[in-house]
Amino acid sequence: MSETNPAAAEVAAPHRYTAAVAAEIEARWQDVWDADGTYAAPNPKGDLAGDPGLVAKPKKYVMDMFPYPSGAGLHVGHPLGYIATDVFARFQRMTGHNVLHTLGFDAFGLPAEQHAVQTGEHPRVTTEAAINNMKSQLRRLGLGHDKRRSFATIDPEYYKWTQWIFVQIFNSWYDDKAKKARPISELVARFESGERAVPGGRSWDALSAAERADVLGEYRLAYASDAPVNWCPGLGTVLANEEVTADGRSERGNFPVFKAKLRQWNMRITAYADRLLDDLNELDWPEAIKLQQRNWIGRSEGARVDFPIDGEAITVFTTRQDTLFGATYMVLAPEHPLVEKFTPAAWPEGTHDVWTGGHATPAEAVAAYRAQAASKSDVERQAEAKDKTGVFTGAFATNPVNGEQIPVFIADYVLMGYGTGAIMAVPAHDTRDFAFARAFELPIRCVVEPSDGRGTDASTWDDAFVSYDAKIVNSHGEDVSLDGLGVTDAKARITEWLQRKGIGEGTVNFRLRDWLFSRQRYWGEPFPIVYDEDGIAHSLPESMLPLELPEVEDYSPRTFDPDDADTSPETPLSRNQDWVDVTLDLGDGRGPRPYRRETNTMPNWAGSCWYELRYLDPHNSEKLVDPEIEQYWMGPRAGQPHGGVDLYVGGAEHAVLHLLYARFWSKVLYDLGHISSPEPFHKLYNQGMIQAFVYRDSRGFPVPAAEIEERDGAFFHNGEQVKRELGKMGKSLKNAVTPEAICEEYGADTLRLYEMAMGPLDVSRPWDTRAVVGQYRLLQRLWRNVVDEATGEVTVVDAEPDETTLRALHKAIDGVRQDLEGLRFNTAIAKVTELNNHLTKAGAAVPRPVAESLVLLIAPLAPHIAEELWRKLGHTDSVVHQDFPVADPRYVVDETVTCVVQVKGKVKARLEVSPAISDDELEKVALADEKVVAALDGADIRKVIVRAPKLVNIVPA
Ligand code: ANZ
Repeated sequence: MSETNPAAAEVAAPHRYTAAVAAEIEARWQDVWDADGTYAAPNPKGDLAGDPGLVAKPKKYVMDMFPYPSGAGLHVGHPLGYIATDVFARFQRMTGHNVLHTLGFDAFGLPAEQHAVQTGEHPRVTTEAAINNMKSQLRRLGLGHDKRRSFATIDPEYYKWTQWIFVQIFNSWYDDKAKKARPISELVARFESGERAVPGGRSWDALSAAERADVLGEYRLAYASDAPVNWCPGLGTVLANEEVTADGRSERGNFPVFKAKLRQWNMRITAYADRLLDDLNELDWPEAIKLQQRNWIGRSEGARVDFPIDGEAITVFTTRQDTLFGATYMVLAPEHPLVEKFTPAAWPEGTHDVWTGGHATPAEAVAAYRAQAASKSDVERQAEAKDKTGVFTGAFATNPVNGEQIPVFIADYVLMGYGTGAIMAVPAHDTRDFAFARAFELPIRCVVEPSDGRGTDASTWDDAFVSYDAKIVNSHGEDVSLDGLGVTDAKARITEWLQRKGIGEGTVNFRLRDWLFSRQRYWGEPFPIVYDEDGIAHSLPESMLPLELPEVEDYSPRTFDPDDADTSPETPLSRNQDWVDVTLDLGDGRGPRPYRRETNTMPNWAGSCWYELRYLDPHNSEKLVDPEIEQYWMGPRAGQPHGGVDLYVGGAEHAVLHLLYARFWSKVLYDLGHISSPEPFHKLYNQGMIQAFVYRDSRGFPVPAAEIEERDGAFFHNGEQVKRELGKMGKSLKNAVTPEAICEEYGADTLRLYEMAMGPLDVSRPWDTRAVVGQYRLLQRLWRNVVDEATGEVTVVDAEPDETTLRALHKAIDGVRQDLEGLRFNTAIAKVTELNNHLTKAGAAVPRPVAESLVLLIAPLAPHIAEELWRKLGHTDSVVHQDFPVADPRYVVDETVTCVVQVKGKVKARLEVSPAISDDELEKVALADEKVVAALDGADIRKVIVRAPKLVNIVPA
């Protein structure tokens, strides 16, 4: 039979496994699975439609990072993780687990909104079309999802609960003593009773409603505040730092961008910084991701120190309080609120020219420098390599350890948003301070003894000496000395001294900032917040949720004169008077009143902060999730002290924001008693990327990869030679391959196998369409080992397999089991291939037990062909819920040797053992052997002589 002539092959082998056969099988079984609810995972309460009722099985919750339904649809790179979780979930089902695996859609977002701005088409329409397209693309892959549990974040029944969670967060505060969130009503009760002092010292009764709201705003876990933002009047929107160019203009449109303050919602995630750090330790996550989260949270232990100035003080945050004697000047962030206060009217006598920046007065110098700093992003301001700029404020503060008067500068390398926004500068031992001191001719004093032989005269140094493991020198004052101490001891001593004097204290500082939660967009969740006539924010009662998005005429924000900084954003929702201005009875006893709705929407992260909970109980209209159901799927258990999803697979690009936000929401819901699991995801796994070759013509433009010809290792497009490089897959690079195209040519099972066989799951790999056929051939040989290609009859025989086949089989079973459990799908496929090749080579009809095991082994990877062959082998129930084969250890070892067991010098038994068996193991096996036990007849043993693997000699007492 010729493989190169399909028509001839079809005549000779009408029952061969071909793309057409694959297509027919796959569509047929997908329909059956859907109709039978094969992948429906029962809940403990059995309240989902079609629920078969809970069986007494251990649970396994397997989850993917859900997709954004892009209009472009999926290419073959997208489903890599979805196929992997599907294989794993199928394997878990076959090893006795009740498996929850489904997929929803993260469907709010900018692309649909931008499309709406351009075309006027409602983003819901385009989003739903994209979801439907993706669903059919995914269905074709045969993913075993419980479809009853799928939803999109734009569904009002879903975002009702996103809004509800916002309300819970708004109505709670963080109790630092109990280290948990509590209802805000408890805080109010404490203020009322006097159990807790009201900040400002007045009694709660004496405060107006607005004053009370202000006080509570300082505690709420969701709060509104004036946040500095990048306001671009020309675009009518606020921009992220990344969207602003180095010269302070918008990347898109090149309009001026102004720093403006805007009333925005924030989430007080900083209250959870410690717990977010500590709980990482118990999670089964890649170390690299844990490290990124730790860095993002950025815990620093140090001290706050007051530097007296004009009868007041500037407080600095330092991690090197041991270097206080080396502080020769101070720096405040340009925006620091105390700057004006201490800036004198004129330059002090003898002020150095380089300190003034050429300005006539300190006020002028400060104003000019502030304007310059405002146009830079934090990242630019902190860049190590950048020249240090700044200006003297004209003021001096007192170094509290030695009474020295040191000049106070403003400089942009100090950020307002970190620590206290003020530093003591120790140029001898901090790189940035050193550069600044050299530029401004400031004194540099060595207080940490250099260990590299450069000596303690800092005037001769080329750079700062930075060390945490050295001796402190030049550090003694009237009543404190650090000389001779190591860094750690010096820190402890000076901190104790500062505390005793009441001018400082040890403190922990975090890099983590509160989470800016407002967006000036249309296509997001509306806030469940209204403002009364006094401007006080109220949350909507649950009965008013979901608060649905209004229909609007225009999805774009209002734009202004690009140079008019005195404008502020006008969001698409704010133009809808009927929706914005409402009369409501919030059920708080105040009766119906006029309110104004919040007109920002939530950020795209909101919907993905808690979706793992909704899959559990997606149609519950009373609660976000039933506690018993949540406890069953997510609750803490042995090895998972914080509970969470058993396996969560997605890209490493979500290392920080999504995962941190979701962890934060879980902790709040846990504290408030709504869920039993303080962590959402117990095990996290990052799949690699599928890369693709990009072909570029002489001008550097990508040309369609599908039209490339390869000749002698060179690549041509329309006769012109082109360059090949490895890049991303996608439409813009003209190298996207769709899953449909591969399914069409080979079938979904081949695509699944190919993606899983390409390499270890966590490694990036290049797509190669020409290599896909290898997996197709594997499936053809598998088929041929069970089905006669000419007649379609099953060819297996009811015979005992021979010894070598048994060994090949059980070795494969053993290896595949371990590989599937460990997500090593590529090596699992290699083992199935080896077994299949063994059977092909043997040439004889395959014994039934071997054929059945082989089909079960491949079932998680290639479920359609497995289901078809399983039924052909005479079974009436689905392969999906069969038991995965278990290896017989006798056949797993490579080969065996015969071990002779003697009792009192007489041979009593012969054992087949592994040549690698240890003495200990062999002794155990020998003593447990029936014949040996009989020969000993309960006698005590004096001694056992073992010569593994061949001899055991037992000497009874
Ligand atoms: C004196 C000192 C001496 C410092 C020395 C360092 C080395 P991490 O570890 O990242 O927390 N710092 C404090 N607040 C700052 C701000 N708002 N903007 C820029 N820098 C700031 O860094 C803490 C250190 O960064 C602090 O310790 C402070 O400089 C600086 F030999 O104080 B250090």
